[in-house]
Amino acid sequence: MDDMAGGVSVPNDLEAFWMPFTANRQFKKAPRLFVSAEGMYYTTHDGRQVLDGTAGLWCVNAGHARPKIVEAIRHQATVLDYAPPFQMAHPGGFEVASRLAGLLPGDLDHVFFTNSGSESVDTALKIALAWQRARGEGSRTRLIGRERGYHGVGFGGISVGGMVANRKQFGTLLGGVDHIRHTHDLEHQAYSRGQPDWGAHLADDLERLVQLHDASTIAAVIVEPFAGSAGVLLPPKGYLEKLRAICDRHGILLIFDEVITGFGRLGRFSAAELFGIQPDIVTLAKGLTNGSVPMGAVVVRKPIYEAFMHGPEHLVELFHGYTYSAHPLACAAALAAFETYREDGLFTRAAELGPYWEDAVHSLKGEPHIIDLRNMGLLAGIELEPRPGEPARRAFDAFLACYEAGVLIRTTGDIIALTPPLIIDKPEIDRLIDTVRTVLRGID
Ligand code: PXG
Repeated sequence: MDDMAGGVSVPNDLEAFWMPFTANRQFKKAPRLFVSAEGMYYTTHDGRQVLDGTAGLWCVNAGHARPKIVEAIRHQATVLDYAPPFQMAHPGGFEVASRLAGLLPGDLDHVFFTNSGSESVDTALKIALAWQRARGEGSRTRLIGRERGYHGVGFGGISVGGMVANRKQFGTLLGGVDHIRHTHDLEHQAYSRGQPDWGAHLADDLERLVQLHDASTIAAVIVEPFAGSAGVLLPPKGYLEKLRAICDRHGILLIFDEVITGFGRLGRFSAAELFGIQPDIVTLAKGLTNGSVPMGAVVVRKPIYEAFMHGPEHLVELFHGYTYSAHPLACAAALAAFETYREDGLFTRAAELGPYWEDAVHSLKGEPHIIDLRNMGLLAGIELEPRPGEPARRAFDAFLACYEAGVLIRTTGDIIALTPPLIIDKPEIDRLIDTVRTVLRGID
């Protein structure tokens, strides 16, 4: 790989980089490198155009290299490259926080900045524990997650998360964590369009844990409004409402991990808004800067913030933060991303394109290997029957074949997830779906 391809030099040694969530040996034998991107397309190191069916990793919601975002980052780097976020600040952080407070429902109006979804999750869990203590409920130390949940890769996130592969290599994780059962059930839900009708009662599993542990030991429950990384598992109708009611009944905080569901994926700014449910804490990242600069945020309801604002005013109220919280470049990128989203109407575009997308996705019914299709907003899960004795192999083969055919998809286990930038048009939807169709017909 020491040649020049398309005028772009490529690295000649792939060994040193231990790649994240990647089959390193397979990759390094047949590398797939992107060297540039614009709009809906990546360009590969060998000069091919690849249609982005995954918005990068669920983050580039407005498409790649949007001029306002590019210019804002460039400009910010020349004006203020860095400012310490502890006991100092710069204007950008306050502006982004105010915008987020305005975009999220109800009194979700105080924002703590991080640099990723994983950090947002760990921050949210820490705030939940500290808040219970601040209000005199210090016995509430237990955190509840959900099977098949994904909340990033920090120790907090993998502890409340419920994806076996992400947990099993890492010892005993956080103590005092339990999980409600997941909501996926093909027998009752296969080929649902939008939210499945069946499964609201699965929220009652939280009541079971309350009976087991007692509410006085439980600080918070964290769920993704729909489970993304586990393969697009959509919430049954009425399920999230039930979770909210059970949390209210027992003084348990409800945390929505909106790292994927935020920023228009479902046709509204947030899942909280779409479903009309008021979580106590929301975690964000990814689309916050359109994926351009790492940034995450945790947004809490006003009473949570206020519970910390006691005691001598010169003392730090929450002993938590990151060197790069509210980084100037990230703030500039976020403000420009908000503007781009607004100009293009992208928070509602998934709702407008939704019916076309839904029909396109479900047109795959009956194609080889498919055992379920599910969709909402601009996302889809295509579940394949695993090859006997070779879990995840069939979907991985589909991923490689799609890439060869010029389309980027994402797979988890034997599930394909499609989550294109929200600027996708109808011919591109057709191309994405038709490529998957052709590929599935061509693999074992
Ligand atoms: N919460 C949720 C709901 C996520 O989806 C994170 C937290 C962690 O974010 P960071 O920025 O720390 O990676 C995520 C991340 C996939 C995939 O293909 C999804 C994520 C990351 C990598 C791959 O499903 N989501």
